[in-house]
Amino acid sequence: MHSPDQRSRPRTLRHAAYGVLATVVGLAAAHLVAALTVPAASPVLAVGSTVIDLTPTPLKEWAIRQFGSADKLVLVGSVTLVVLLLAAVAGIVTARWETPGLLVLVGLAGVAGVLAVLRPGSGPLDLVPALVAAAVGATSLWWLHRVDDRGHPEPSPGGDGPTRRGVVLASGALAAAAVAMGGLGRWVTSYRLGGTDVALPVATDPASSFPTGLEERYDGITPLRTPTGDFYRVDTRLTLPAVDVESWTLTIDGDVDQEVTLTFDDLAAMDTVERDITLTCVSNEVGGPYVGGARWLGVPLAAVLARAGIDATKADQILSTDVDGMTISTPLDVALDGRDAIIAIGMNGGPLPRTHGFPARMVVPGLYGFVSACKWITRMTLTTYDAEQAYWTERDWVVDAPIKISSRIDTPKPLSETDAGTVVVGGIAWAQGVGIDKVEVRVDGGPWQPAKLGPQVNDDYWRQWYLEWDAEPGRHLIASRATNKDGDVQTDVRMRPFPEGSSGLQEISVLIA
Ligand SMILES: Nc1nc2c(c(=O)[nH]1)N[C@H]1C(S)=C(S)[C@@H](COP(=O)(O)O)O[C@H]1N2
Ligand SMILES: [Mo]
Repeated sequence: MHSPDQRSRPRTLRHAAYGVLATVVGLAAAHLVAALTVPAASPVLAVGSTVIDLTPTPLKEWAIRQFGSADKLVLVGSVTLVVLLLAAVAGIVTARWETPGLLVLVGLAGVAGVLAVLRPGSGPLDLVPALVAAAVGATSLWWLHRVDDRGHPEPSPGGDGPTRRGVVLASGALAAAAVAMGGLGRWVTSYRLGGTDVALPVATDPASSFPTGLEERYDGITPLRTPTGDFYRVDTRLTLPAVDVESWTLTIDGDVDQEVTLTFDDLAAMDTVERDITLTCVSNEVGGPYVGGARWLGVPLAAVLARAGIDATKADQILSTDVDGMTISTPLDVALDGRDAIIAIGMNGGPLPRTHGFPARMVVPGLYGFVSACKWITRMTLTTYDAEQAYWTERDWVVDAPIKISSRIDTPKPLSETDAGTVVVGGIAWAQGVGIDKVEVRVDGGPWQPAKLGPQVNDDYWRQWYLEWDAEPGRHLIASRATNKDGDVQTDVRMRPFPEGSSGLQEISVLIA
């Protein structure tokens, strides 16, 4: 004999499962519809992106520190978890009060719909996936409960449990539909993304030949050029934008003589330069991974702006907008002070990958990426900081953010164990715009010893370095510091990335056996 408690537990679980299954079916249908219309309006993505934008800066920094590049996975996972918990509640409620239960699901979808429509650059079409989620989800839940009711019209005390057949068939059919729609959605998305294999021009002004890096001689030192696939990626996006290069354009407007719109072919037909430039993210902690060196192909920013004729007496910022309305600001005077600021269309000999801004992005040596490196760029508006504010400006990051001098120890690894004898301590250092003059290493708080520098690429590029250290057994602390060609030394004053970039020295602990 079951006590009522024991019997109601599996029932509750079953109804919770109905809620979850119905929601998954609804989300899969919505995802498919979104893939066909507006991919970013897929409910989980719409909610996830809004969470990203609303997350306070300290929490965002914490997430980047904790999860690194997996931060987005963790975010989408958390959003999904919360949604499924609420879906389970909807399932349980529906068993008792049908209409209110179904309304919980509709409400969930409604929230996603509202958030999708509120996203920058969205239109009424963005509401469609959420409507589909609501309709399919609620219908599925209603149906599952109908089938379930038929299986066991009355709770039968001591009975042998419900006739499961109908329920199993219905659940199976819905699960199969969810998998099919989800799979189809993925296929449609990858089909719509198409290729990035554009024809690139040969640079009018090519970069000089690239030297062989220290990594060939010393294991563990970061390669002098970062392979495209290993280049760090930082942006606010959950999915990559599907940009069709045929219809893509770049508009220059605002305080200009005349608004100009360029196609990809227009850009590629201009004089192009090839430059080796090291990008750095302001979120990079001292010793962190968000820095990379690549060879960029592009059109000088000044030449692109000259097409429109800029009024520098009025404007003080370039407000760049990407394909979805995300904005990045760049100080106009810095961008035009003669440094190699470019609108890049190529990276390491190929087109820009989607992850790095296909088909075009801005690259400005010496400025952190968040105030310069707008990916998937579609518009540059000449304006003032008073008149308009970019995404991170609204979040209290500084507007003029030069990259700070820094150095990183790549080898040995922190907390690693190495045999006594000659140990190569090595890494990279950067001081974009000025160049690295020297790197020094300190062991156990002793005197600073000069490291040997790797080949010079140019002053906008990082420099590899190494020191052959005569290591004796025991635990040791190793620190590094860089000095630029103006004689400025990397400071030991610790600062967090917010609001203008981290500073301080990296000091690691290693064991010599
Ligand atoms: N459209 C767009 N461009 C963007 C960002 C973004 O979120 N959206 N992130 C910026 C930041 S913070 C950095 S550090 C660089 C990183 O470029 P990468 O991902 O190619 O390394 O891109 C910048 N450009
Ligand atoms: Mo960044």
